[in-house]
Amino acid sequence: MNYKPFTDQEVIKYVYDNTNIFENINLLSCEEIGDGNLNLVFRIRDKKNKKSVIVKQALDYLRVAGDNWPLTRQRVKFESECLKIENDLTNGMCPKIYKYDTNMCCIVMEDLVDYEIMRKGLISGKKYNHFANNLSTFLSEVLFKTSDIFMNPVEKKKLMMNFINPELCKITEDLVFTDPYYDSESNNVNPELRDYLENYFWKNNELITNVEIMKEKFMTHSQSLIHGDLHTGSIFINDKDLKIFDAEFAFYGPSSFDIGAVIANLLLNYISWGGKDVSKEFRNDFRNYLKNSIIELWNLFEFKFKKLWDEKANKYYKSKEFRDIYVENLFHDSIGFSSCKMMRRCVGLAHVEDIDEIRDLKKRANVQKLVLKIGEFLIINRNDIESIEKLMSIIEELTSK
Ligand code: SR1
Ligand code: MG
Repeated sequence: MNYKPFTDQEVIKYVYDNTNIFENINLLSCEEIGDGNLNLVFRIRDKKNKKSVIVKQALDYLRVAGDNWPLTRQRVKFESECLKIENDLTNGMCPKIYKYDTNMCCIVMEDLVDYEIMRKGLISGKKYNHFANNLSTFLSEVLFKTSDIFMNPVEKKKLMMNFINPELCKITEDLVFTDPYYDSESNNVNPELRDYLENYFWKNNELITNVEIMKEKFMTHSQSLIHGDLHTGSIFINDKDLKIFDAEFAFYGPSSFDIGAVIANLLLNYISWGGKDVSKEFRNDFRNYLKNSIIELWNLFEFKFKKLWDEKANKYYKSKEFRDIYVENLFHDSIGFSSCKMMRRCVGLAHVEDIDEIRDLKKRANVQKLVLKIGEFLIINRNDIESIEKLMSIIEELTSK
């Protein structure tokens, strides 16, 4: 079969013919469950025994922007290879890949039926107490074990060659680091925010200079194999554990980009409660949970990463002083990337539901303005924030005004 986007019937037949997962094609049903940004995502289910799989197929354009934004469909290769590596390094913290097809540009993978998307859970006020422990394991294992500190330098460069992902990186360079900082056609601007953008935000040279510093780091610092889009919509979670998915943006980039992305999305949720109709007690309690999760996430990450370094660094890296400088740089850069990832979600093309579910545009603009002010403060002052506790006390202070 030559590549074409699957219909429901075609994807059922494809899975039946190309895997050994299902026994009777007549019992299979299919629904398309993609979030609409980039790909087709199908759930194929056996009605009788409830067995199911996910098929993710790349389209050759950016779905959210329509067919006038062409995009390589080979991106599923990056996703499937990255998930396999991350699974190996973390003892199964990603969905299992059953099949990857270069011709149909699709991946058949495990359906995580007992999990929910973390963003949805957080929006409904759900707490996950294991989150910081599990995610810090994922981040420290993957970011350390794909870096030059652990890998043989020749092997690392060979692996890097498999993860040159120019088109997906270009999306991030545009949508995270460039377009939100001028009146770009691609932006998705709340009319109630426009005045602030035109008269302040887009004219703020100090802010834009700092964003460009982070953009250049994103484009040049080939530190580790990073997920590249690690927001709370890329995390499946339940009360016991979590799984990371949606790794099509994977490439060799700055480790702090993944750490910053997670923190950004927790902070967006934190700030969003200011625009919602909930009691003060609930808001304070949930923000407290998020604050503690962010503090614990960084502290556990730092502890585990340094432990890996002490036990497993290769012969080329022996200095304890350099270890501490490396981790300190990760911390400050994580704050820098975090602020870029927060600001893009209020001005750029792709927003987050945490904030956009605030229907009243004036209320939403107030929340967005606060995100932009916090983002501006953090990116400008990132190198002077000495600890994660200090970061969270700044956030508490800026959101309590
Ligand atoms: C048009 S794609 C928009 C965004 O969705 C993905 O999750 C990435 O964050 C990308 O920037
Ligand atoms: Mg995605």
